Amino acid sequence: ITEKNPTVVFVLGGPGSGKGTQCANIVEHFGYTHLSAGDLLRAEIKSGSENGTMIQNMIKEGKIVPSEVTIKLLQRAMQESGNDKFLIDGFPRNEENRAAFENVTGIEPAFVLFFDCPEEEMERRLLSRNQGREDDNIETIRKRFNVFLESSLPVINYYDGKAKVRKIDAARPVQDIFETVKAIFAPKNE
Ligand code: UP5
Ligand code: MG
Repeated sequence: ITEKNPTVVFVLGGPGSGKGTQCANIVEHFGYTHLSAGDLLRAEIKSGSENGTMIQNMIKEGKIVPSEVTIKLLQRAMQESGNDKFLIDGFPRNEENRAAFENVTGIEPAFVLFFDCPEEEMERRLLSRNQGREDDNIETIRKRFNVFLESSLPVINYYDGKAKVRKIDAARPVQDIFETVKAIFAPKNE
């Protein structure tokens, strides 16, 4: 039996830092499958699943959905993709997410992209997104910022301790950021 050993890159950064936008570009150029944990959870709400109401309430409050729910959705999406290279966007969001994913899947990320952006800029972006997301109101945005600082930054620091974090200045135009991102993914000359 051969163990499949997929390549996983975690794509992290505060709410509105541009994770989804940059992932779309990476997919086009480097053949990864983009899995946004938030998108998977929102799809689960729409599907009318038994967890839907619980997920919807947590997202409205900017809270982190229990790991087992999110990990199941990620695992299913990985299996269904047929690919072996994944951008996991917006997960893990806390230490428990991180440890549970590692324990359940046995996967460690190749590296972690960290889109670093000031709150004022992220707030501007979220308030002008206008895609009908129930969490894009100033009250929920403030809660999302707090959860990011308290729970998600420690995960980034954990991976930084393992020299896995590629920190990117995300307060620039989309194309400039992508130039930096490309240099990280491009095969290096030996
Ligand atoms: N934009 C993007 N880049 C720009 C740039 N360089 N300059 C100017 N504008 C830029 O971008 C946001 C907006 O900014 C867009 O309008 C874009 O055009 C513009 P986007 O690429 O969407 O940023 P992103 O970082 O993906 O923002 P998002 O709001 O998706 O981040 P969140 O982390 O808040 O949302 P996510 O969907 O990951 O999670 C939502 C909620 O789900 C969480 O709060 C939580 O409740 C729940 N959740 C879990 O519980 N567990 C999980 O594992 C994941 C989510
Ligand atoms: Mg997103």
